[in-house]
Amino acid sequence: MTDTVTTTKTNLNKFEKLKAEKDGLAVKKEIEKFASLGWEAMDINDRDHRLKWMGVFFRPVTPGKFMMRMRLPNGILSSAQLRALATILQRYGDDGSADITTRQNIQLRGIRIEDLPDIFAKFEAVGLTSIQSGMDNIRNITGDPVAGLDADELFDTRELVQQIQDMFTNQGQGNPEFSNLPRKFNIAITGGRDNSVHAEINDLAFVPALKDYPSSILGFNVLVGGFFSAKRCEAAIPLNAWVSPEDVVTVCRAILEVYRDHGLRANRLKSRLMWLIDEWGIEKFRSEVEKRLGKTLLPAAAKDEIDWEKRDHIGVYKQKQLGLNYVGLHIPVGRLYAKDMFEIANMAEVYGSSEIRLTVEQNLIIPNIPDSRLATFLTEPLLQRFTINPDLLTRSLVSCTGAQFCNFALIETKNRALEMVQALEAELTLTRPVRIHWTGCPNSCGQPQVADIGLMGTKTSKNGKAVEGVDIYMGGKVGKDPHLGSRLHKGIPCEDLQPVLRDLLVHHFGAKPHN
Ligand code: SRM
Ligand code: SF4
Repeated sequence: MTDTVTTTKTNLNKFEKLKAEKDGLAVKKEIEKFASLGWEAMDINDRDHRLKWMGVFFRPVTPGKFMMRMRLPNGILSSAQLRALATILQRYGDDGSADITTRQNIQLRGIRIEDLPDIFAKFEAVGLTSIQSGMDNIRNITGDPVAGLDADELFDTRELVQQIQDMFTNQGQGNPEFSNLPRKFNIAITGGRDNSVHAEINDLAFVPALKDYPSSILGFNVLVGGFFSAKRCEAAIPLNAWVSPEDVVTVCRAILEVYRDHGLRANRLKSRLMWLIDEWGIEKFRSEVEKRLGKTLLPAAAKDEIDWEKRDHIGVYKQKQLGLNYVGLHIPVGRLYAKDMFEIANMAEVYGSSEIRLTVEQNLIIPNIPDSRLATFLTEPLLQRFTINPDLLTRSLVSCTGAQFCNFALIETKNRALEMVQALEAELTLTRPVRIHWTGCPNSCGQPQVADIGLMGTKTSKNGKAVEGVDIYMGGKVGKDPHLGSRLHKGIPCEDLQPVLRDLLVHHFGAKPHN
């Protein structure tokens, strides 16, 4: 690291001190010890913070029952991997569940510390890793969910996403070069024409773009600095750089190095990449990246190639491979149980190619189903619950974890979100999907700013009593020409929300009341 980090050490925040005392990745060697000590006897900083470098999250809401966050590059996993995750959850009975996350990923719940050695052995056996998935690390890298299947795709993102993950995790073993960033860091690569991964809300995003000179070559325009936080939300801005696919990993590394060595570390509320870009200006940031690269960056292509509205991939779709189909199943608010995961793994094997894919809308795709097997696949009983044809509000519903497991939450989200759309669907006729996103607090894990209607948990009051409420966001636009929504209403008590949403749906989204 350069001097910048050293010279600012005097005014380091609590987490910087914690990392300086002992790198988060150091706990990798101590898993056996923690397992025999138990969660109550462990060092509290190892338990509550450093274990997150292994993807293990202490949950103050359910002490002793940890959450584990995986890494699933491009949101792809095999049936053997899904089955391994189900086997891990199975032993926890009612405490065990999984969530598909807003970063095409899976989180496991109910995990006991004494089982960690066995769990990591199970991961290793099927090629899974949860390394560096929390705290000041790079999050799961998102890529096009139908990469390699979509006849209209511009670029198959799978290999690049894997290469980037391998670079900063040392092939999933842990990489101390990138285990002490100033803050979390999000990366996305979009390959389809519809920006299926919300490129604009990532710290670093690669968006397909054609460079005309000397001949027409497909590469990527680079966006930087997108992020949501309780304090500030920003869409990513152009770096004014076009990179060829061969250069994506090195450019990514250079940007990570600049952020690691120069990112602001004094105030955690001002540590995401955009704050450094603000301080330096984009020109200086770009030239520091060039210094790390040891060459100049080409200017951005005049336009990117995102020209479609965003797809949700739910339903049956023809693949570019003749005679094959992918089927997107709707998973209500992303929640799965061991039994479901076993069944999905079996279905992917029996009907598909043993592959399963996840979307940032917390849904699931089974690809490579031959035409000849499709009709039988569609009669599988699991498709009654995980349907290919959900009602139009349910279809686009996204929700963060909320109060059931998250101690930042100001409100319960997932169950409430489902009940609310079902109640609204019972009183309205919709003509098109409306994307409703719930998030339990201003951290915005449920991305309310990209939604048609975004609901952010807050505390409010009604008749002099403190009650759970939401701030309402509107105007989020995804896909081509995306932009973030903004707050329209503040502090609506959850118990009064249904008529407010009904009016918004009627007046802004063409919904018709049943009577
Ligand atoms: Fe998040 C912290 C859950 C996507 C912004 N997020 C948390 C923690 C770890 C807080 C905690 O320790 O309890 C939550 C874990 C709760 C739990 O038990 O599940 C949590 N975030 C999630 C997930 C699971 C929401 C979901 O239900 O899908 C998502 C996991 C993604 C993954 O697989 O890695 C998740 N979080 C996001 C996103 C969306 C995205 O990446 O597109 C954001 C906004 C985008 C961004 O980060 O720029 C997001 N999470 C945050 C923040 C605010 C970051 C900041 O700079 O201030 C926090 C708080 C923090 O980091 O201090 C946070
Ligand atoms: Fe927890 Fe808040 Fe993130 Fe929801 S938005 S998962 S409540 S931190």
